[in-house]
Amino acid sequence: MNRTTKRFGAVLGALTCAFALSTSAVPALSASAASSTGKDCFDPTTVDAAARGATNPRAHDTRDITAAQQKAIEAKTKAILAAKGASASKGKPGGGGGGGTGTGGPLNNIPVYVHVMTSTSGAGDVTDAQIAAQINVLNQTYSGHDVNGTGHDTGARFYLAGTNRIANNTWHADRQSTTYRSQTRQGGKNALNIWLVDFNYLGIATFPWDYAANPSIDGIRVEYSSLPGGSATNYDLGETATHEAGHWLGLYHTFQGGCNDPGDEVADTPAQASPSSGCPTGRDSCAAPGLDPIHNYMDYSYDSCYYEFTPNQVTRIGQMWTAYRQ
Ligand SMILES: [Ca+2]
Ligand SMILES: [Ca+2]
Ligand SMILES: [Zn+2]
Repeated sequence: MNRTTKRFGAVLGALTCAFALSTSAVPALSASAASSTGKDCFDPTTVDAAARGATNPRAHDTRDITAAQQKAIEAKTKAILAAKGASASKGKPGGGGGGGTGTGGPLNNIPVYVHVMTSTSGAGDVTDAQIAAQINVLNQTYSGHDVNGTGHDTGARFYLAGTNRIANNTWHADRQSTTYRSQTRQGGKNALNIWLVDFNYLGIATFPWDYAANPSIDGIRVEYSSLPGGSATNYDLGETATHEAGHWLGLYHTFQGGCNDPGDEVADTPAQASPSSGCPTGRDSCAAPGLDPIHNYMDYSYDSCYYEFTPNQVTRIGQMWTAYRQ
C-alpha cells in the first residue's frame, strides 16, 4: 500500500447516516428521535474503487456537505445555541433539557479512548509511547504550539482515558466499522474515540451534529501509521488526528464550498477553490482576498505544513462544543 497516496477520507459517512435536519425547527436531540438503524452509510472499502480510481484520490471529498445541508446545519446550530443561551441565563449553564444522549463535559478536558485495531498477526499494533505522543500532538496543536509553527489556542485539551487493543483482521481493515465502533465506543458525547485502523485513507470523522442520531459511531478513524513515528510518508507527525478531531469538533474543510460564500463558515480562513497538496507556498486559488490557508489544519497539506487554527475557527469550536458536546 502506497502511504503517500493516502488522503483524508473526510466526513461524509456520518452525514449520510444521520442527516435529517429541518431548517424550520430545532430538531430534538434525543437519539430516539432519529431512526438510528446502526447501518453504516459510509464504508470506504466499498467506495474506494469508484471514488479514488480514475482521477483524484480525494474525489470522494466532493461528496461532502451540500450547500443546502450546510445551511440546515448552521441554522440548527444557531437555534440550539440560542436555546442553550436562554437556558444559561436561567442559571443552568451547559443546558439541561433535550441534551441528547451521553454525558457531556468541558472542552478543556476531553477524554480520549484509543482503540488499536490490530490484525491477528499484530499489524497496526502501535506502542503506548506512540499513543502518548499522539495525545501530546493534539494538545500542542490545539493549544497553538505546533512543532511546525505557532497558531491559536482553541481551548481544547485532551487526555488519554483508555487504550483498547483488539485483534481482528476484519476490523483492522476498517470493515464492519459500524459494528466495531458500536461495540467498542466509550464515554459520552464529550469523549473522543479514536479507532486506529489500516485503510486507504488517513482518516475519517463524524461531525458533532451527527452525535444525537448516531452516538454509537461517534469519533474518528485514523490510519495507524500516521501516528508520530509512523510510516506514512509526509503524514507521520500525528496531525491527521488533529485534522479529524477538527471535524469532530465541528470544523469544515477550508475548501468547503470552494470560492463561494459561505465557504467553511469561518471568516478568517480565505476562500479556497480546492484542497491543497503538499505545502504550496503562495497558492491563491480564489479571487477573494488572502492566500489559501495552506497551513491550516483543515486543509489537506502535509503534516509538516500544518500549524494553525484561526481565531474564528477557535470561536466556532467553542460554539460547536456548547451546542453538541457540553
Ligand atoms: Ca473561510
Ligand atoms: Ca485568494
Ligand atoms: Zn477532512
